[in-house]
Amino acid sequence: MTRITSWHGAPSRPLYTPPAGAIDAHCHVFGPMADFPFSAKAKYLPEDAGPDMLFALRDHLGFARNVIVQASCHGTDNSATLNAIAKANGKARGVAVVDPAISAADLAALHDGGIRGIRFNFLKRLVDDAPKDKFLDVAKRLPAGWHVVIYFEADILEELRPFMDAIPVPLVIDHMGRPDVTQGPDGVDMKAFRAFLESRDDIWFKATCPDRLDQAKDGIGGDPWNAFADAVAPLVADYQDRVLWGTDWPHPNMQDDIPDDGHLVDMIPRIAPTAELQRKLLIDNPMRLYWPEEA
Ligand code: 0GY
Repeated sequence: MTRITSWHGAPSRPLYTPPAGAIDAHCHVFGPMADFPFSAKAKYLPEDAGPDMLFALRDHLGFARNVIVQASCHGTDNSATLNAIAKANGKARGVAVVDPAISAADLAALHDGGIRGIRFNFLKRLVDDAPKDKFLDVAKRLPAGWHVVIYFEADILEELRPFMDAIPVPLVIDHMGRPDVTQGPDGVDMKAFRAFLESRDDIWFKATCPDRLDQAKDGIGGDPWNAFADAVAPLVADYQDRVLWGTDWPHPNMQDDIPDDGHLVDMIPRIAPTAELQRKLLIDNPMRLYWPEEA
């Protein structure tokens, strides 16, 4: 496999200034490979995008903290994520991917390393299997205060409902379960996602990834991601206490239309137009999930 660079080499400085203390609540690190080799089962092989690069981007974009989500290319070995958290001097926490048979002692060690949740990935292009029964088993014995992050695409939302309904801790849905934002705010996918959010008051979501959900095609879509802004702003307004935001840097797997991270930050006022919404999205909500002792 050829190693790929999936991030912008010189992102612009955003026009929008995040409030002091803002959190990028969805990002990743890759390697560095010499210290933290990629999984033998990785579906893509990235160039190194380690903690120093992540923290430089954080500062460049005007953010204060990161939530680092274990990327599929590192499998269930969370050392690269833990290394980045350790280097952040308290300014990062994380989400792990674990072998569902993980011991209580190993879960406790992850907690000590700054992990506050685990991720279940249902994207077939990223993982070979996603055993719901085993996932449910581990979800039932997580350390206190943890949550489960779930990554799926809109077409399997209904199929996953019984599984997700049985998870006894808060759920955080990556990229809103990848709706087709070109259907608009009242499209079939957004309606189904709203019905899911209505089913429990502890389902959170990330209003992230315009670059993945609103791609340029036939002269429509792409940066400045107007369909994303139109479809997502009402969702943020209606569920303002359970929404998170993140860059998704280093944008795993993106090869065409790699987003300018400065432009991604400039989407924030378009989906959260008031200072109050921005404070909830960027500070209050992620602090409650990842730094509850300070929130
Ligand atoms: C994302 C999205 C993707 C990849 C991963 O763990 C991963 O490799 O999450 C994707 O390819 O859609 O949120 O980072």
